[in-house]
Amino acid sequence: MTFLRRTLIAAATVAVASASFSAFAQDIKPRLIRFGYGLNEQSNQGRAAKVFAEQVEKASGGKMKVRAIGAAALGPDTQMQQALIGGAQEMMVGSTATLVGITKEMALWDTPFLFNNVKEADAVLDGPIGQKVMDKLQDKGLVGLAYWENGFRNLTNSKRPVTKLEDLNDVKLRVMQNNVYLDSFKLLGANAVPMPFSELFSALETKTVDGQENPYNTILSSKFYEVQKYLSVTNHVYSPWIVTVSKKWWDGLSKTEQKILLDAARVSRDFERKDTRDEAAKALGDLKAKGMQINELSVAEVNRMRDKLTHVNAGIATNVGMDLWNDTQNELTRLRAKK
Ligand code: TK8
Repeated sequence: MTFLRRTLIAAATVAVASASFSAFAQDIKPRLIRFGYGLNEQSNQGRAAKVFAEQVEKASGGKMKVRAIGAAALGPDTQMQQALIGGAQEMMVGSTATLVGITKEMALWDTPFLFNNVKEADAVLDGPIGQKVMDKLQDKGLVGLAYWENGFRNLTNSKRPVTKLEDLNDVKLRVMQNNVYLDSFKLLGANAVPMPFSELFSALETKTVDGQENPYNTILSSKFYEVQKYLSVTNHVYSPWIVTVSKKWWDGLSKTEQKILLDAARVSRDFERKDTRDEAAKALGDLKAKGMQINELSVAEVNRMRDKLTHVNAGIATNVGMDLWNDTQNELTRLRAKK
């Protein structure tokens, strides 16, 4: 390596490491960033979006302004994704599940019962496998920055407690717009209906659908307890959110600006995971106090569910690619052997 090249690399490293606006002010332009999300401002998603906005403003010396826009005011996940790809919107956070139509590898995270706990989820999502899946977005006009936690999903409905698979038979259940979810709940016997999240509350209220599945946090923040009587603890899948950027817009940013966004996505991720977990830990009590009737499934019933759902695995493996599927299984085996 030549001296000049080494010096250039060293200089670049310093520039990136100290993304301070005073020394590198010329690298940061005034920017307005519309950061869309689907839940309301009082949700874990809304609180973390605020942290993201504050971080970006602070690190850019107030030059980069983030307007966090919640409650799907910029449209549901799928619409915002298209706006990012086209360059009409800069950033968003939403479910990885709604990205599967764009990047098929994202279906990996829809695998039922993939992770046993959040430690496994963090290790895989923040490790090389999570990065590999995230990088696939770039071919499609999106840049992924960080995975946030949506969480383990649980069933609610207005008909009856689900204590066994058969209880789902006549339940019209809203699922995310994604074939793995659709197939999974059909396999379990429910009448699965894909629908954007933004339409869900009123669909539950008018009984267009009887039930839905989401983490405790969302059941609370979206006030589903007002229109759903029964919550059945299934933890059937761990669902990540992902912070994404329009690649069209990203490619026009300086390295310093990109670094500010990446750092802020990670800082807000760490805040968000802790906040979400703290909230989830007391959510069952809160939901009970709001009048929900909560039941756990017996181990035998969860196992029946697990067995049925393994039938979607082969399809997911084919879609995401056998290498990625096997790498993930091996990584999980390694993580489980470690402790
Ligand atoms: C929010 C959604 C939501 C997801 C769903 O836009 O659709 O049920 O869990 O978090 O992405």
